[in-house]
Amino acid sequence: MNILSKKLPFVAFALFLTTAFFASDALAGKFKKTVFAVSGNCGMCEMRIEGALSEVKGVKLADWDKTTKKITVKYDPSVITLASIQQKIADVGYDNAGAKAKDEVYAKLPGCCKYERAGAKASGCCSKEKKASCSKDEASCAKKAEGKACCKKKN
Ligand SMILES: [Cu+2]
Repeated sequence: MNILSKKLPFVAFALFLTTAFFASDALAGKFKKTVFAVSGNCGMCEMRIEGALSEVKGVKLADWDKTTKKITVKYDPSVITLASIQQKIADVGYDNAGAKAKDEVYAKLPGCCKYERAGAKASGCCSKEKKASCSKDEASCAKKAEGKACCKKKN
């Protein structure tokens, strides 16, 4: 009896460790980690992007990096799809690898958060009068329409 009571805490501890180990192992298998591109500029963008996923069922982690413009997401594929995660980010205004934000949502972003949109340049100065000679891409547009004030690259 004396021996058993001495050993019991160790047995219990070993059992706890084993359970914890298997539990975390099962958990790690359940969640999928993925990294994809999300446009954005600043810390406010980060809050909005990560915030879009903060209360979402099946999403364990969302971490956007404003330098790499990439988000790391850990999610449970049996609860939520990657496509719906990407749509949720687009819903708060941010274009990403899987979904594009609606123009009106993008337009409501604060000025500092209006990131460069791949498709948006066509609606800028280049599309008005220089449609034929300017491409959608601002850099090549400026090159082709050199001297035209409207198509000069912004700084
Ligand atoms: Cu921002």
